[in-house]
Amino acid sequence: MLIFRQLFDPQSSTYTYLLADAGTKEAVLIDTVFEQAPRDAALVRELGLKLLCTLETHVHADHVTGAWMMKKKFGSAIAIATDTGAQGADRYLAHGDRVAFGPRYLQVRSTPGHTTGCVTFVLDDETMAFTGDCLLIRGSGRTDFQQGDARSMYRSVHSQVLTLPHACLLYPAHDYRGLSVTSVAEEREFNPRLGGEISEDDFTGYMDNLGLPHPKKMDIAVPANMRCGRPENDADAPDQSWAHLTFTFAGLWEIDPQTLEEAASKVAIIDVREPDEYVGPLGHIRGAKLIPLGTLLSRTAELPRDRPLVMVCRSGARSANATLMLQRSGFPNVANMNGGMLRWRGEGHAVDMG
Ligand SMILES: N[C@@H](CCC(=O)N[C@@H](CS)C(=O)NCC(=O)O)C(=O)O
Ligand SMILES: [Fe+2]
Repeated sequence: MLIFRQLFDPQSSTYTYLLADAGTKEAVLIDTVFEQAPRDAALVRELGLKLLCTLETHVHADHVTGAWMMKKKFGSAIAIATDTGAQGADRYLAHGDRVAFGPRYLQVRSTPGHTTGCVTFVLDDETMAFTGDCLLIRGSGRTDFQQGDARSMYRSVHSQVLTLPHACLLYPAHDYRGLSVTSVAEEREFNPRLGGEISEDDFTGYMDNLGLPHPKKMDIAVPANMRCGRPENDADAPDQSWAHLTFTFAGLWEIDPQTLEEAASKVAIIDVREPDEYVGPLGHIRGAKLIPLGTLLSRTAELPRDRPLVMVCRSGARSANATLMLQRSGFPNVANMNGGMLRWRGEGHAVDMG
């Protein structure tokens, strides 16, 4: 069975795709986003997958790839087309190559036009294809920078994408209107730039007059992606060195009770339960400051800024909410204690009563 997830980065409107074989648990990720690497890593871990490689459909101009971050985390290989000229990949792809995961594979098809190094990944049974910024839903990638070439894009789409079976689902690297998937049949009929009887000259006429501003992050993204997402200074990577933390797919950092016990002198523990629970039968962690969840946002001035914060409650649910609230309020070093006081007590850690 195939495991398939479509993930979205709202800042750049980028889709990342996870494909895995349920039997062997081998997985690949297509077009990861640097800022979403903790999210993607959490999903890979929570589904118990072995990430073999990250794949790029091209050198992106609007966001930095998460390929290097995932390699650091999982040792996954970085794969990108030779024609991109990118440095630092582990595998360079060419037209016709296969990228295997378990008994399944993706076939590489060269589809230049948006950039010279663009590829489309086609699933072995031709039920799905990942078109990058070549064919978008009822649109196409732009062709006005990064060696873009509208004639070349027209030929790529007509020879490599729209020749797939009509029912083949097409998944793009972006959508700016909230659409998620299309099919060969749909795009052949309804794509206003490339479908129906539209000729190569019609298409180039359309593309010459798009008039789009350049992507906001282009000057940062292109050089970073030419290094497969490795920061110039590795220290740019998020620092979670104060304790071993786990990032969850729900979007927050968590610490387990044993790790908190060891790090307790370096952090501020905030207990977000009600006052009667703090003095109740479960007790509280020594030194934990009581700030009930309902009052947290009005009392942020009482939170220390010089130390990481660890949020605690009975089961770990209210404190997860508190962690997300503080993350959104600009506290970078805040983690939730997984399992709350129930787990803390269950694992035999000491509490203060009364
Ligand atoms: N406003 C976006 C622009 C993104 C953009 O230009 N995306 C490229 C793909 S890298 C594209 O082909 N867009 C097609 C379109 O917007 O129709 C940003 O600043 O990032
Ligand atoms: Fe792009």
